[in-house]
Amino acid sequence: MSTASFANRDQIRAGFSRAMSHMYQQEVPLYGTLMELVAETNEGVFKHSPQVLDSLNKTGEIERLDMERHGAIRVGTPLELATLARLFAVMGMQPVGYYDLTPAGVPVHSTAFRAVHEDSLQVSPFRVFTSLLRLELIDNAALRAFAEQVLAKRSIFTPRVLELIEQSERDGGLNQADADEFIEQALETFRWHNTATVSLAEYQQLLAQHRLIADVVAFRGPHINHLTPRTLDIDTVQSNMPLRGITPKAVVEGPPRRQHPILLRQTSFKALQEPITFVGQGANESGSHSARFGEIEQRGAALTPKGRALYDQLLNTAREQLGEFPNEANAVRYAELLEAVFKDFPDDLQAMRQQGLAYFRYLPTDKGIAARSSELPLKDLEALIEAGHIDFEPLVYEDFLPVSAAGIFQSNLGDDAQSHYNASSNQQQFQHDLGRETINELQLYADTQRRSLLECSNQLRVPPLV
Ligand code: OOG
Ligand code: NI
Repeated sequence: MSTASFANRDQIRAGFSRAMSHMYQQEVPLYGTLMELVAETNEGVFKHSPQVLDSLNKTGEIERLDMERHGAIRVGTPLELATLARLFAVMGMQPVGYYDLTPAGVPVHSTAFRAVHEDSLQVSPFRVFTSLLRLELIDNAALRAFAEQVLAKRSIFTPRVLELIEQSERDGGLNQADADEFIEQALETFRWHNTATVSLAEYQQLLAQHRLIADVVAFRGPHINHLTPRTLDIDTVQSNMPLRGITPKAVVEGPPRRQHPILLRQTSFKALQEPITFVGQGANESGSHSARFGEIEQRGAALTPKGRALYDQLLNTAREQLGEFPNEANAVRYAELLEAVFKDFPDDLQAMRQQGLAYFRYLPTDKGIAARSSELPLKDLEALIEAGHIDFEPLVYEDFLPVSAAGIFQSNLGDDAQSHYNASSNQQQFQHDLGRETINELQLYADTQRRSLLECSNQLRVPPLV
């Protein structure tokens, strides 16, 4: 079979992301409401901040905004994780980053499957935050053995999707008909099931150990637990949520509001309580489970290691000054502390660039292209920027933040779920279970920035700028 007849992996991902969003809107109507609110708020931003629209137009991001979303799942075994990596690879998604959530009392470690090249991200930036349960952290040996045995019995993939994954690996891709079938079959893994694989008593035991353990072990598959649209103004969406009957969590995770957003700000609404039929349940017994929620995110500039170190330091300072976990009662004070502490992070693109705090995409301007190499002394990037021949826009942060992710987990697990684990971070074990290494996200941003500089030097016919 020739490559020409293979469906494009980015298009498969875009199709899968659409199918997933469609399924989740039917399963959780509040997600649809949230999407409407986000779309309206984004329209408002375009009206009132033409410079935001201008910047999105310049980078082309405007085209991906409406389809942009991430989701999250949790799996129970190394085989499930490794097979997911193969499934996501069919759609051009690679495991990027390693997140250890145990310091925050959540017994998982995670990665994010996503596209890695800017051209692919432009077609579909769909990401899936994927967590693997660390069963070794269950201290009750009998319960751990029970959990292992329940997980060993399930298969979270349809037989047909496994065949299609193998076929894609063997042939180097899928034709369009097979790609369509792949999307349909892959979706089954992420579907909600209102029947559990354990009895109510067993479920309650797992729940008592940790809510998250019950969520992973008691069901047939890793139901998608949220899908998150991207907003351009998270504070407005947060304050308008109650008007649509949605109760948001108390604090927005991540950095404070800024003129030039950095990294990622997130907020969510509480998980729904949903009816479940447990094994052996009598006709008049009823059970329920809460796992699925809604979330929104606002994405800003990807930071360099130096910028990220400054972010981590400022976030820690604000949290130390708060002296406790951010919650409803201290939300206002926390916002004020963040605001004050983050004054030390320049809110000016030129300063962020010159101080090496963020990654940028460099773009030749019309003026620069018209001048081409006629102004030979201008060989240096700063001079070309100064002369208006090169423009720059920050690269969007495509990843996640462990402290924020822990806050999202916690708000949905309830405050009673705070456990303490002495476990150390174990990226090596995670990569072993995954069957491959996770990609360093910082390298990806550096590569994209470098490619944009090369493109500038080609277009302006000047020697390489990097
Ligand atoms: C994942 C929580 C993390 C995010 O956006 O940081 C997350 C989960 O609850 O499974 O989705
Ligand atoms: Ni999320």
